[in-house]
Amino acid sequence: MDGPRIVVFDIVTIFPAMIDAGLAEGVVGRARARGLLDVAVHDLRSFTTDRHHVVDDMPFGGGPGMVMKAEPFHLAVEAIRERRGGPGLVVMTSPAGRRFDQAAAERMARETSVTWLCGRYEGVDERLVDAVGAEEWSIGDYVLSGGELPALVMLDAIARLVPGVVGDERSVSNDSFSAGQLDYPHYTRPAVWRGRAVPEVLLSGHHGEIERWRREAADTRTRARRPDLLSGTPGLVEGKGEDR
Ligand code: 9D3
Repeated sequence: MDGPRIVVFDIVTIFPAMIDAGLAEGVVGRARARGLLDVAVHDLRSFTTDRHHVVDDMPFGGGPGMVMKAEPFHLAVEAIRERRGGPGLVVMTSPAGRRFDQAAAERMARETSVTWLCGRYEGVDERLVDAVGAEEWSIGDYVLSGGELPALVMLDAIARLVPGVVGDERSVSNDSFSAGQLDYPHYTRPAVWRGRAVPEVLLSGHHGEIERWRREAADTRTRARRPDLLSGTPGLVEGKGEDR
C-alpha cells in the first residue's frame, strides 16, 4: 500500500456523540489511542452565530422537510482549513453522491486530510458544495437518516489503509490482493461442530491442496453471489471499472 500520509480526519455534524461512539473502539479507536490517526469531531451548532444555534431552514420553492443552511458548514470548513494549514479533501455525504467503494477509499487515503460534512434532513443548500469545493459521496442505494453513519463507514475504510492502523499488515495486503473477488470460507475448532464437519482438505496439512481448494471455493462463491465482480463492472480494483 502507499506510504504514511493521511492521518488527519475532521467530521462536522449536528450529532457529535454519534461519531464519538463510532470512533471509540475497534481498529480505529486503537489507532487514535496510539497516535496514528488524528480525528476531530466538530459540532455544527458551534459554528452558528444566532442565539438559538439554528442550522436548518425552509426550502425555497416549498415542499416537505427542512434544508441545512450553508453558512455554518462554511464557517466550519474555514476553521478546519486554518487549523490544518491546507485545503485537504472535503466530502459532503449525500444520497445523490457517487457510490463510495474500495477504489475511492484508496484514492482518499492518498490525501493529506479528509473532512466530512454530514448532511441531515432533506439535504444541504446546494451552493455550499461549490463554495467549499466539496465532493459528494453516498455509501449505497438505501435510505438512511443522515450522513453520520456514511462518514464513519468511509473513515473506517480509509483508516485501514494507513500503514500501522491494522495490526497485521498481511490482512491489508491480502484484502488488496483478493480485491475483485469474494473471500473463501473460514473454519476454526472444533473439527466437527454439531454434526457439521470441516472440509477434509483443510485438516490434511497439504498446503498446496489447501491453496487450490481456497482459490476454487472463492471462485465458485464469486460466480454464484457476485458475478458483477468478474464482469468488469465498477468494483474493488482501481482502474478496473470505476469511471465517473
Ligand atoms: C427522495 C428524497 N430522498 C433522497 C433519497 C431524501 C433523502 C433521504 C435520506 C434525503 C436525505 C437522506 C439522508 N441520507 C443521507 O444523508 C445520506 C445517505 C443515504 O441515505 N444513503 C446512502 N448514503 C448516504 S450519504 C448521506
